[in-house]
Amino acid sequence: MKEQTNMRSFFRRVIQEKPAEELEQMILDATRMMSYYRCAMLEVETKFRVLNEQFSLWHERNPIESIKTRIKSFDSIRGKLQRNNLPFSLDVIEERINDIAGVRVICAFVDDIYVLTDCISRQDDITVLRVKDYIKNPKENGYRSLHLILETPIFLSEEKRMMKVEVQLRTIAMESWANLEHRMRYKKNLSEDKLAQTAEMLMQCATLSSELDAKMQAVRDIVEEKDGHQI
Ligand code: 0O2
Repeated sequence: MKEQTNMRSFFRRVIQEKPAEELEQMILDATRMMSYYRCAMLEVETKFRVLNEQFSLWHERNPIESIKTRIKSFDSIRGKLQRNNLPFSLDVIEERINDIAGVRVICAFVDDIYVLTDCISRQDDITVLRVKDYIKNPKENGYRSLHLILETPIFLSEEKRMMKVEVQLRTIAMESWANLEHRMRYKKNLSEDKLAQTAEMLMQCATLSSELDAKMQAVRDIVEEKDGHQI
C-alpha cells in the first residue's frame, strides 16, 4: 500500500505534462508492471530456497546463508534512464532496465555461488540472458559478485509473461565489503584527500576479503573431503 502511494506521488511529481486521465492510466499500468516484477522476484527467490532445502537434505549442508530481495524504486529507475539518455516510458523501462526485480543470494563459500548458478541455469523454465562475473574479474574499485540476468515465466490467470530478474550472488565477505563501499559512496562532504584514502583502504579490504574467501574455501575443502560429503 505504501509502495502504491509512493508510486502515485512519483508520477504526479515527475510526469506533469500528461492530462489527468492519461496519468491515471499510466499509474495503473505501472502498478500492474511492478506487481509482475514482484511475482517474478518471488518465483526466483523460491527457486533458490528450494535448492537450499534440497542441498540440506541430500548433502547435509546449506549453501545459502541468506536471501534478500528488492524492487527498484521509480526514482532509481529514472536515475538509470537519465544516465543512459533514455526517455521515461514503461515500454523503455521493461525493455532496457534489467534489475527492477533483484534477488541477492549470500553464500558462505565461493564454490557454492558457482554450484547454485549452475543449478538455476539448468532449470528448464529459466533463460540466462547475461552473466557478469565480477568474482573472476573484479571491478576496478575491488567490487566482487556474480550477476545474472534471468528470464522466468510468471503464470497469471489468463496469460503467461516472461519477466527479467537480476540475481546477485556473493559471499558474506563480498556482501559486507559492498555494503561499506555503498555507504561511503553517498558521503558527499569528504575532502579529496579523504576520498583517495578511503578508496585505497577499500581496495585493501577487497584484497583481504578475497583472501579470506579463498582461505575459508580451502578449510571447507579439507573438512568435506574428510567427511566424504563433497559434491
Ligand atoms: P541498487 O540500489 O542495487 O539497485 P547494466 O545492468 O549493464 O545496465 P549496471 O546496472 O551498472 O548496468 O550493472 P551491474 O554492473 O551489473 O551493476 C548493477 C548492480 O550491482 C548495482 O545496482 C549494485 O547493486 C551492484 N554494484 C555494481 N557495482 C558496484 C560497486 O562498485 N559497488 C557496490 N556496492 N555495488 C555495486 P545499482 O543500480 O547501482 O543499485
